[in-house]
Amino acid sequence: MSAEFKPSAIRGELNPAGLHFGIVVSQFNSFITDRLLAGALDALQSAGAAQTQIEVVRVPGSFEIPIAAKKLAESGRFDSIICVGCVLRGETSHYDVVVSETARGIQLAQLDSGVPMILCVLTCDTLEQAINRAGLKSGNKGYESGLAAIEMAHLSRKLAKNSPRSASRARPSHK
Ligand code: INI
Repeated sequence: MSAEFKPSAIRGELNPAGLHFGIVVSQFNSFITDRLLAGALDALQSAGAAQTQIEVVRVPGSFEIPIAAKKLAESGRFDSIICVGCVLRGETSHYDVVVSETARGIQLAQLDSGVPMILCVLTCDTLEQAINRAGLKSGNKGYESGLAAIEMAHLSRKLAKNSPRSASRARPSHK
């Protein structure tokens, strides 16, 4: 490949101007999810977002995140949605059901709605692992999710503008 071979690349910017963010937070394991939420808000605020650009919705557990996220997306008010939860492995297979259905539901919700959803659902064997990912040894996954939400909201707008379908809709008809 020659050095001049550089196809254009599209990527989102970390600029929240004009964008709106939904955050769905599970109250189960709120000791962890509150810290993840704080991390996400920190990232959004540090990047320049105002309170008025953010709405937080609380649901009982991670299993309820997808339906709330989908309804937020369908409202048309949000450019991206952060899904915050924490599932800790217990003695039964309930963990596996909650983990897989939560992730599947969030994926379906974003693909159905076209609104990017950020998966900030920790799935850990122990509380210690979760604490480490909610602001201690391994950083705060909420913060990373806040940045991803800005980037994906931006990228999504750019891709919509670049799509041939939106271009043909914008073109005047020559009938
Ligand atoms: N929900 C969680 O978010 N984390 C968990 O660890 C968890 N456990 O362990 O059971 C959990 N269960 C509740 C579930 O998300 C639903 O709220 C509940 O089943 C009602 O639909």
